[in-house]
Amino acid sequence: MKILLTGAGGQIGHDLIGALAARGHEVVSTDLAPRPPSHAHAQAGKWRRLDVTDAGATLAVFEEHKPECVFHLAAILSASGEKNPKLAYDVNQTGTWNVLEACRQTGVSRLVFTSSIAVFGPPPSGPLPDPTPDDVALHPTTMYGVTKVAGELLCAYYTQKHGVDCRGVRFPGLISAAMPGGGSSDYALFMYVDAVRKGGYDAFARSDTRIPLMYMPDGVRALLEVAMADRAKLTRSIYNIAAFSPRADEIAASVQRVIPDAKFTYSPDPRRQAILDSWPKSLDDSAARNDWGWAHKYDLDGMTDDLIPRVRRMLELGAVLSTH
Ligand code: AKB
Repeated sequence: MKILLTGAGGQIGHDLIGALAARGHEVVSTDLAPRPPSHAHAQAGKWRRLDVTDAGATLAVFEEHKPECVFHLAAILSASGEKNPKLAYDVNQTGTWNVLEACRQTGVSRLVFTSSIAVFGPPPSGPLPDPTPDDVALHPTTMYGVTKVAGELLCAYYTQKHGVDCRGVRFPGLISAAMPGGGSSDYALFMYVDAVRKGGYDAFARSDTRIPLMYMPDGVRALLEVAMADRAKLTRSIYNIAAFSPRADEIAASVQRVIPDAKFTYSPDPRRQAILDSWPKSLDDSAARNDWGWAHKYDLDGMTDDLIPRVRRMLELGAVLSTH
């Protein structure tokens, strides 16, 4: 199948490109940036510069490549989006509109949308239920979350009105040995990175911070599975998916199983802590499990054992990673 990715230069694209190529798909990767050196292993397919906020350029790339399926990954994440809400609106909201319109106008039959736990926020009536189901009132506190809610609704609209089959998942904080891009959940990966390179990490989150997290191989598999799921079995367009929900100090303990001398301290950054506190502590993903057989493979310690050697390799290859 011919598949086009937007935002391919980000953390998800880093792993998804290779997974798609390994399954024999023809991949066209697009991003505002040139192919990052960290994607060198994923030379598979073409790379095209694309700014999704430019409707004409988006349509032209779709007309040139005529993809059958699109994975729409381009987004400004929660922490970066609060620093520049206008940019988050333009990329996440206008960009999603432009991508959906390009799908409609060029006859793309399937769009996979990447939503997030950032669609949730504390309702006025009290805290979010724990675990949080798919269907609760959505009260996001960030521009990223606001635009993801709108994106989810646009996906349902384009499915109903225009026959573009849109489906997708609400991702937990994703962790992998690749550069994350301005998320509030990044403290979790930074605990691994700084434990390896500095012997410890001063986290920007409290020790009792608990949000849903997922290891990237499970995240990539979820995208592939929801993309290929039989439409007749889908009872909704966007699904909660879950893996594990550790406290920050439980992540620390998991890292210390492998690096016993690693030291962790906690200096919460009020801005990012408030975002983390507004998100669910855990997710109810029973609809994804029932409809398309979603099941995570990695728990926290399974991720730790696989991730630490990969982080070591990433650092040996000279990755420059700011963990602030
Ligand atoms: C973020 O922290 O903004 C993202 C997310 C949870 O969607 N990683």
